[in-house]
Amino acid sequence: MTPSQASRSTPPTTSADIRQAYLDFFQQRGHKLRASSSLVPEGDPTLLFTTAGMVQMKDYFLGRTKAPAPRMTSCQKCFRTTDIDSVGDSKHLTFFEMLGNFSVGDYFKKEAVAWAWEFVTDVLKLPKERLWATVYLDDDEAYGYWRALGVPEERMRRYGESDNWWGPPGDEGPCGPCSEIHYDFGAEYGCGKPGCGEPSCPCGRFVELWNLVFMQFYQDKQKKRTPLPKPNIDTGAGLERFSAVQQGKRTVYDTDVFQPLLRGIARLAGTTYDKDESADYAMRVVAEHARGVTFLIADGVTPGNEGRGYVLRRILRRAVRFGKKAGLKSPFVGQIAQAVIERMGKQYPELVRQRESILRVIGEEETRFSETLDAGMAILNESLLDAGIRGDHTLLGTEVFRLHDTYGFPPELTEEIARERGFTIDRAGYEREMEAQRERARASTKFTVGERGSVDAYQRFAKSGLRFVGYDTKRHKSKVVGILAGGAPVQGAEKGQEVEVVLQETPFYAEGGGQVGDTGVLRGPRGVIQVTDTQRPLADVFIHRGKVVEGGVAVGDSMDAEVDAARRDDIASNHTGTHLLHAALRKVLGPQVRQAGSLVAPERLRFDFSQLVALAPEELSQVQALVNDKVRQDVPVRYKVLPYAQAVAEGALAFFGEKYGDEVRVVEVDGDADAFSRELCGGTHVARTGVIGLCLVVSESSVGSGMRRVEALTGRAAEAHVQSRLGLLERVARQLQATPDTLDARVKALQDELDKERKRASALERDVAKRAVESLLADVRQGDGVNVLAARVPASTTEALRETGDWLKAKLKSCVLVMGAVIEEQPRFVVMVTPDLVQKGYHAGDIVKKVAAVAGGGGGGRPELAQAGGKQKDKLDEALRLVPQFVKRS
Ligand code: ALA
Repeated sequence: MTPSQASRSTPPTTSADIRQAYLDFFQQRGHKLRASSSLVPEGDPTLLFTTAGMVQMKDYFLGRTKAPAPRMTSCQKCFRTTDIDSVGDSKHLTFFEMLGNFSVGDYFKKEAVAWAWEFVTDVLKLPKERLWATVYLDDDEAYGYWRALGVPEERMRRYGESDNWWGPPGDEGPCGPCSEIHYDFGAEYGCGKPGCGEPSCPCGRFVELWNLVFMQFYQDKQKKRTPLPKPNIDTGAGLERFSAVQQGKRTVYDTDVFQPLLRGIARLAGTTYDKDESADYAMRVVAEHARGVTFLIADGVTPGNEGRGYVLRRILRRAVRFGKKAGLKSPFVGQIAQAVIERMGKQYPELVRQRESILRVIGEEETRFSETLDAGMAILNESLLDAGIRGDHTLLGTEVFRLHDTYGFPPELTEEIARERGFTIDRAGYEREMEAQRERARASTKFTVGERGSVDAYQRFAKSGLRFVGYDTKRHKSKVVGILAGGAPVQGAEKGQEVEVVLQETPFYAEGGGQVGDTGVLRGPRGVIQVTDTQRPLADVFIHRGKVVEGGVAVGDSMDAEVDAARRDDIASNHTGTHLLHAALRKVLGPQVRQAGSLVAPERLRFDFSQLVALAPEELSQVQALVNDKVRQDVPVRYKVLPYAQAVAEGALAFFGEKYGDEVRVVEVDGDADAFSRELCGGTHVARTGVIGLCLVVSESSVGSGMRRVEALTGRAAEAHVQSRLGLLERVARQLQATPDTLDARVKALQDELDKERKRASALERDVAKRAVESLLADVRQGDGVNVLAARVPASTTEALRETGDWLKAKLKSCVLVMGAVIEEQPRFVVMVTPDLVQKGYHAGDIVKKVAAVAGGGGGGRPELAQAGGKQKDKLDEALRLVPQFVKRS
């Protein structure tokens, strides 16, 4: 009997069984099983997260890529941000699993409807009288299919766009009318208001179980719809909701998906779930967000201040705050994440693979935030009090900003807390503060203080149609349209003056996209300007910074602008090298690798990317080998200018949060549709990869949580590096009287020799020490009728002092030993008394106290062993001399 036949007789109830039954059911109907894709959509910057099973199918529906099979099924990890603030009530989720079946131009409405009905009634065995079906207004076809399966008219509804039209996800993409199956928990759970008798009532009596989308259109940013190449099917059913109805529960939090987590949280908080609604609410927030956080980090998201990183930070911090409300003590999120990994790691092995990183990232972020949470809450309470006294129930934007900037409170968190107390926040004021901060940051990184005022001065050039012509040339003649000196516009400048020159057209690349600005010379009829940097203070304004080194310059002059070509070539080599490295990292480590920042300079390149653990040496050499393969193949680097949507659809890597214009430049290395690397990039590149010569990765390190940095050299710099390393090798070899080839063996031989010598030296030292000890034996005196030995020992540590004592004790059998030494400039004493003398009443602790007192110190210890230190090292000998007086029975 197959598992699914088994499920025919007994309906699946656990979430794991339901998931399996669904995937089996559709595989038996010719669907190819697709693994869940990452929560971070691959090469799709139109979406922050994967929000539905269809996200990985988008290109198939659009006819851009051939689907691996016309029928597919999956259980997809999804994350939606819309309801974050509602999580905690009994319904909402950020992270959930979506079961889906897809047809790419294969079957359509009839089969989709029939199979959905068969699954819910025959496999899940849900009572038919609790099931409702809805269709889009005029979709008589779908309506007819439901009716033919026996759904009575009274449990069917036609709804408009807000209910029965799905998509596109994001600003644009595929969409279509849909048809849904709803489950009725029963009138006793309804609100009883007029209209409560049907699925559109939001009161919770009904739950939407399954959405069947008849994907037929592409909707662009302007909301214009065009038919897709073929009609498709995209369905989505929430696993958590299926679990609730199968387990006879009212909410997803009462199912096996959340109950074990909630019980664990309650145990940690020393309480039980289901006792007090406000504590339950807090525990649900913790459980839901901890689950979301675990999955996000496993897919390479790390806490940050924008985009995905910000969402992660926001829910993690929200979990910490609610955890505190529930009585949990930080750090606790990691423990819940552990439970999530235990429970879900089988289905999602990335959780197990990334366990260490998940726990580390959570630990760091939670610790940081929980340290400022209390202080921030105190400030917030005060501010709310002030707002109350002011009589306006709005928290000032400056305060929301301060809470964010100093105490790490995401504004949404502040807003939520304020709302709980009946206040709102001044969001616009907060945004203004944020913008001012960004402006300050920009000003301080891009401009020196004296030039800050000049941002306005640049504005005048913004509409002058300035143009960068440097992709094709490094030399170009153009007119000076403006000159700034000391940040202010001037008509001309003379030799010795620092200036900023604006040209109508320029071959100089202005710093951007990680690539540094060009340097070079501007030669005009009156003089020469040495350009040391090119910047872009505004989108289309290029500023040549430099000094007039000969004669002068005036507005209107025609200048021959010449970029330092060798430097630019080095930069181009590093820029293409960066793209190759990025592509190779993704190939070796996986597509979750995302660029987080880069620096492309003439001497080197630096590439930061999301990656939780350090690269193994083999991975690093694999990456480097892949890059150099492409270099040796001398493949072409081409660029084309495309509409943004098309570029992304063709798989160009773009970065969420970056601003791109409508038209973008796409740089491709090796090929077209199947290019080795394809990125949106405005930088300058080599024409063929062979120019790079060699790419050497010289370091790999961590830069903050979840981020790694690779530094590499290409071209001349790589050659110079190899040269200098080879030189070093030669020098070292010569010093060791070897050649580079025999250096290995030579170093090994020297090490062996050193080991041997070390052993010999230590044998000699022991020998000397033993002799010294033996000579000390001659100093044994009788005092108070017992053997007393007081001696200065040449020891440099207290351990050595004690060791000598042990030796002497072994020789003398019965004695009182007092040893002194100057250790780290201070007198130290160790006193030992053999057991027979301890029995007679001698006490090492008492003796050491008196001895040390002579040298200005104190100490104590057990009867058989005691140690002490003093302050005056010149009193050491005197103290030892007086020992016989101190040896008394106590
Ligand atoms: N894509 C559809 C949804 O998310 C199935 O509801």
